[in-house]
Amino acid sequence: HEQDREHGVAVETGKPEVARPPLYSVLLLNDDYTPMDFVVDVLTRFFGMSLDKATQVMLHVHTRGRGVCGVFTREVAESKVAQVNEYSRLNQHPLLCTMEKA
Ligand code: TYC
Repeated sequence: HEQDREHGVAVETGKPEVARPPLYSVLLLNDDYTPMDFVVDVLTRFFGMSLDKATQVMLHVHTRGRGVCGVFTREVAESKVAQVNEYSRLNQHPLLCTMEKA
């Protein structure tokens, strides 16, 4: 059960169990200035989305204000956020990428 998992061993079988790391959602936030095609470019470039999927996610963010790009371990999520924000600034767009515990 839960406590066994925390200790990394199943009491009943003695089989080792590995802990699952906490997961983080990486989010894009809407803004009034970033071009839609740049957001689609970001979603294909950094999150491996197809053009169709990236367009769906972009439109979700555009209409709802924010949306999930993917769910990752903390280090991977931090890297995605840093890369997307750097790429956006390099291209002089205000697009914001952030993360929160999933
Ligand atoms: N709202 C932007 C526009 O109308 C498009 C946009 C979508 C911007 C998603 C940011 O995360 C975003 N050009």
